[in-house]
Amino acid sequence: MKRAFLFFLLSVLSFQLSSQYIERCGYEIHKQNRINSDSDYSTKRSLIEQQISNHAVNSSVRSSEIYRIPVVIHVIYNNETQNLSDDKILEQLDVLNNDFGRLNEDTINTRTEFLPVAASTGIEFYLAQWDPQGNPTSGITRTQTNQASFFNLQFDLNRMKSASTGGVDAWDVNQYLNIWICNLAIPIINTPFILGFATPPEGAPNWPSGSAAEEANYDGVVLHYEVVGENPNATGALASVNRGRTATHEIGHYLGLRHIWGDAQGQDGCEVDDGIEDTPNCADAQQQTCDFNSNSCLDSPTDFPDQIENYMDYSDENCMNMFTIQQANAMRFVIENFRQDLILTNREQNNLSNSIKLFPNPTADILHWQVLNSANIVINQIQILSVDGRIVRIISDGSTSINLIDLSPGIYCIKFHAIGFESSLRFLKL
Ligand SMILES: [Ca+2]
Ligand SMILES: [Ca+2]
Ligand SMILES: [Zn+2]
Repeated sequence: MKRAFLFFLLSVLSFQLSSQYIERCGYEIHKQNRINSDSDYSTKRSLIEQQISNHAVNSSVRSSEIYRIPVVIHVIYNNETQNLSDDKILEQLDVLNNDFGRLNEDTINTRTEFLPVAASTGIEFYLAQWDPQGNPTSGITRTQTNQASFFNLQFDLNRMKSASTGGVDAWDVNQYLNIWICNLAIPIINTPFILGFATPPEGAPNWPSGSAAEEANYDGVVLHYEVVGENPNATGALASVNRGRTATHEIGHYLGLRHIWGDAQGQDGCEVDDGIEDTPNCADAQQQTCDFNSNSCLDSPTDFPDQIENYMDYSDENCMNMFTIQQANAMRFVIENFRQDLILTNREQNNLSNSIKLFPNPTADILHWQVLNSANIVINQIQILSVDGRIVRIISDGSTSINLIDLSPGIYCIKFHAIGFESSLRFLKL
């Protein structure tokens, strides 16, 4: 088994040495480790993929709530070039929010046949404003390391995640998306051995057991420093990965998505899919190209070309521009079921409750509300719920005076929704 893995590594390395090939994502290395140690790997995958696929299909009506994920960026540098600027990191956050929100300028390049399934995910990312101790933070940590590169022949993918091995310890992985940025270059040839990698959530139904982080504190995303943000001047192998979309792809994995070709290995690629209905089946990864003629599997009843626009392929980043509706549903399913603390323990959301004033309270008829000290908040929907959780009123017209004359006396919950957050208050109707 060890020999098979060694052969795999050598083939990856020789491929890198012999061409412009670049290993896009550490998934292959991780998966090969799994296959070597678990003979049931393929069977397990096909059984559990069904569950998430069922969920994605059945979730056509999904909550419209925006899920905002607090991010901490750990910049680990050995020299100043690797010590990326705050601006570079903000640029990466913009790329993520554009791609996940389908606000990217290149949506115009999505082919007509895929427009009906191209989706905003309703997921946003922001730099954490509070550290785990509750102190204000920029959401960026900077650590100088004595490690020239975190590439190593043992392919230990976690050394940047621990202070004891030249990296930096995670912030509470349940409350923050940790992104470590460091050098992953192979010495001498000076090409990254992978551009990035991510850990899927523990227990996600479409991943085999053992796919998640080996230790809880290793959960998160790692990026090679040269693929962070927009890099229009990148050359050689990095020219096809110059749009900051390694992060988009890896966070897709972190939120449970598989590669659109389903990671077939030693099988007919068309017999293995990603568990997502609206990504057409395809046999293998694109190789950093933009081949719009690629059509590797016959679909029925309608045959589609390979969806090379999808962020979960290995296409040239310049022709990636979409997630699908069911990928969005699958990621939201993962947030709701496996990573719920990312959104539930959001301190900024809790603080917002103090930003809205209700008056008079109690009231017999008119209830007024007012946003206090946060001029940028635009409330786009208000819901009034009974104490047993039934929605009794929805107000979407921005009115700041609500007539409650027809409500039965009692205690009610009033929820204010704005882009990126919601806040709940209570009032008493007399
Ligand atoms: Ca599919
Ligand atoms: Ca096809
Ligand atoms: Zn990947």
